[in-house]
Amino acid sequence: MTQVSKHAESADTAARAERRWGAISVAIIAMLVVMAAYAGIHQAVMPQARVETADPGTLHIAGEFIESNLGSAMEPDGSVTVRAIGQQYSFTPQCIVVPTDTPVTIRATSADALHGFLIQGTNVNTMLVPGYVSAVTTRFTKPGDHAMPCHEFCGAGHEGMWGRVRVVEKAAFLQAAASQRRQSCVAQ
Ligand SMILES: [Cu+2]
Repeated sequence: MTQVSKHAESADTAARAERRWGAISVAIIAMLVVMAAYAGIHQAVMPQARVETADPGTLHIAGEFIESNLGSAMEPDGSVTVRAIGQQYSFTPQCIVVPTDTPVTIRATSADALHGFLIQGTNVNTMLVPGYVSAVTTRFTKPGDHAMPCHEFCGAGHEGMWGRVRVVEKAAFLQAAASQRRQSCVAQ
């Protein structure tokens, strides 16, 4: 083989490899476009099955999030529902009390801007979006206090927006629940 034909052959091999990789790249891009289009259209035509709304303008006047309904409540099935709101720049209740070894559903919303809702040391981490109810179900195993900071920047006072979650023994919670319909640990 002459030097020239050898050179032509390797150029040919390189060109074939380039074309192959070109084709693969185009295929990947086409697949991503199809996936994005499918996800977008699917989401538009089939919205989430459960979207709960709450009018931020009337939270304090009527409905689930009026002040007397906030806090932790026993449900007939033995679970606990916590209702809370976030507003610039605090949570209500400021201290949430929950029992150990019980399914706890937190239902919360925002009265104004977008806030974050995170319970440190647990996997509870959601956003409070004005107009919508965020619901998270969890279970606490050990008594103790957890910090509950707002972790979505919500304005000038954002860094001062903290709450607490106090996990108490189930027996103590049940005892207190017997005399109070809604519990919190504010001012304790
Ligand atoms: Cu906030």
